Amino acid sequence: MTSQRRGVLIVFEGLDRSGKSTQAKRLADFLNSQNEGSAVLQAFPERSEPFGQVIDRYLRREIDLSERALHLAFSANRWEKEQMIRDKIEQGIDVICDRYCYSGVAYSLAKGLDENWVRQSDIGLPRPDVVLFFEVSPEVARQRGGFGEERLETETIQQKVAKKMEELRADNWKSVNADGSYDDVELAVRKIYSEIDRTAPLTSLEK
Ligand code: Z5A
Ligand code: MG
Repeated sequence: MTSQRRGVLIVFEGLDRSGKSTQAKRLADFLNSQNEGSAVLQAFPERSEPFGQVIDRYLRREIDLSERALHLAFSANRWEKEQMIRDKIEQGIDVICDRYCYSGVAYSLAKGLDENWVRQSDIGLPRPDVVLFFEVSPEVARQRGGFGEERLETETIQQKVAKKMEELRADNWKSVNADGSYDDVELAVRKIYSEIDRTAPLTSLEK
């Protein structure tokens, strides 16, 4: 078997309305236009999976869940996709995640859950090669469409999440100024992508 370079795991994180979904799709489309099939886009929550359907019903206010049950559902939803992510990366395909465990941790910490407890359920998931941290000013986010339609999209929760997200920053995080135009942000994302080191093996999330 010939050895091939592995794919990379790129995660888009940041606050609501910062343009994560827009830019995650733009990056996937760009990479696939260069080389068809070289990237897959994976959004979390992945609402088509069993746990994702529970989350979707919660977010649309159809059902209630306790904070801990909701946290575990978000985490289980990532585990529903874990093998797919590892397989793609081994096959040399880049996996672009629109949100990941950092949203899970930041939202649950913002609601007051215990940090050690909150982190447990994601331990062992693939660790991203890079986390693009989308920073958008509140005034700009407010002007963008769709804010406030689902649960958790309140200004109070968002402020707390912003603070927690800031605290989660680690060495594999890169800030992206998300106030710019669609094209400016896309260029910033592509630059970070082009600098990813894919020689080291993929690792897993640790405590
Ligand atoms: N959640 C959680 O609690 N725990 C977890 O583990 C996970 C998630 C994974 C649903 O997530 C909720 O789940 C979310 C976090 C929680 N709670 N809240 N609130 P979601 O990912 O499904 O949420 P969403 O509906 O995709 O919204 P979003 O992610 O907040 O938005 P975004 O992806 O960052 O932005 P966008 O959809 O790309 O853009 C928003 C709008 O702005 C849209 O009209 C764009 O056309 C516009 N836009 C984007 N970029 C620009 C620029 N550059 N200029 C002008 N306009 C722009
Ligand atoms: Mg989104």
